[in-house]
Amino acid sequence: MVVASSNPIIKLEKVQPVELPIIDLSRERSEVSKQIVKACEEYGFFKVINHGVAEDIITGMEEEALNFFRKPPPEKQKAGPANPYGYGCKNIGFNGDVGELEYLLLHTNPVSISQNSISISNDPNKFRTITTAYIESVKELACEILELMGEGLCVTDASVWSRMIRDDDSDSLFRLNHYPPSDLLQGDDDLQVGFGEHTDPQILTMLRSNDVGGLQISVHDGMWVPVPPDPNAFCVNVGDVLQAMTNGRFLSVRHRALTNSSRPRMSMAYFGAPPLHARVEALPEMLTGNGASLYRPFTWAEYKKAAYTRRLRDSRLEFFRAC
Ligand code: GA4
Repeated sequence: MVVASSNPIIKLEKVQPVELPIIDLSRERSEVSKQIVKACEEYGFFKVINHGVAEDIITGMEEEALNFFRKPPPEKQKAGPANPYGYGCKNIGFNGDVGELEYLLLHTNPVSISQNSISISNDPNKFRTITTAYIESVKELACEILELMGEGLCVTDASVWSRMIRDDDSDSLFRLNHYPPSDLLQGDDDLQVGFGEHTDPQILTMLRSNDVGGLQISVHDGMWVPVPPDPNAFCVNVGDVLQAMTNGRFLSVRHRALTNSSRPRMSMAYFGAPPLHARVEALPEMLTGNGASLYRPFTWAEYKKAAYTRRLRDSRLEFFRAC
């Protein structure tokens, strides 16, 4: 029986895919930092290659994720609900958002990972070891990129953002998303929204996907543009906190993920966040001539609470605009 879905089928529009700026981290440092700043100002998204995250760590993490998603539904439910962390299917957040996906949402705190591992894997120690190694490695990459941003922007304290996500109390998250092909779709041109449009609330997101497309970003004129998959690269995007701390110079861009009719998409996202008590405000160097800040200062706890009381597609940062 085919159950009617409230999630409409979208016909693939013939738009030219966007080739995101490619940042080669093996190039000269000051050159790389300038390229990153330009990408964050123009797209809010870029790809990094020669990123230094070991291939066996990436494939190991992917295998663990697939082992979990292959389990029968009642087994997976034992790791849920994702309230706040664990397995989720279709429901996103707490305010009625739904999508065509299943996922594991984890806090990156080692104690939290250990606890979740027990219900996720038949070999919890293996899951914990691989997940911790992946997170550590991707966190280091995120820190390197954040320091390059600081240098490129010529801010006095170029480690301001890397310190936040290196902090033991950092509220960073890790998400494994699985978008199974949808039976309701008839051909390659039929797509459904897997994860609805949103901006990421944190500082920086590091996304790795298999070779199945689905990611789209909303470019300046509001048009949705597909980003071709690239398993050799990490796709990096600016979050709301970075937009606020650069006083709007870096863009936290809307994006979404679509589900197709034939091939499962899997993505792994690390969301680098400050500690809950951290104060988020524009850096002095980012203020305009008259010293004005676009957003009022807030703590990450305050912002997170506001995010979870609203819908996925809401423009969260708008509620923090300075009068
Ligand atoms: C979007 C980015 C991350 O996936 C996430 C999401 C979170 C969730 O799925 O629980 C949120 C969403 C995300 C933004 C607004 C709130 C919170 C669902 C939702 C409706 C884990 C995150 O940090 O914010």
